[in-house]
Amino acid sequence: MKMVVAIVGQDDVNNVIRSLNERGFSSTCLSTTGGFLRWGNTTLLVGVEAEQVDAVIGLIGEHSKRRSRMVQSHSGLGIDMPAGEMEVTVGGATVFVLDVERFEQL
Ligand code: 2BA
Repeated sequence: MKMVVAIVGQDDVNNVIRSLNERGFSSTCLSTTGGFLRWGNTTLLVGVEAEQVDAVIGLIGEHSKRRSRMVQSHSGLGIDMPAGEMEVTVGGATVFVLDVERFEQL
C-alpha cells in the first residue's frame, strides 16, 4: 500500500477532492501553510494500493492548474527575498508517494 501526500492550492482543492470522491478514493485534508509564501494550502492524504497511485496522481494533476502571481515581498520571515514585487508560480500540486508499512481500520 502507498500513501499519496499531495499539497494542493486553495483554488483547486475542492475540484481535486470531488474528482477523488467520484472515483471512490478516500482522502484526508489537512489545512497547511506554505513555508515560502505563508499562504494557506491543503495537504491531502490518500491511501491506495500501489497500482492505483498513477490514477490518483493523474486526477490531482488534471484539476491543479499552475498560475503566475505577483506577490509583495515580505520581511521578518527569515527568508532572502528581493525587495518589491516578485513573480511566483502557484497552484499545481506537490506530490510525495510513501510506502505504508501497515494499514488498519479498527
Ligand atoms: P510555498 O512554500 O508557500 O511555495 C509556494 C510557491 O512559491 C512554490 O510553488 C514556488 O513556485 C515558489 N517558491 C517556493 N520557494 C521559493 C523560493 N525559495 N524562491 C522563489 N520561489 C519559491 P510550489 O513549488 O508548487 O510549492 C507549493 C507548496 O508546496 C509550497 O508552498 C509548500 O507548501 C509545498 N512544497 C513544495 N515543495 C515542498 C517540499 N520539497 N517539501 C514540502 N513541501 C513542499
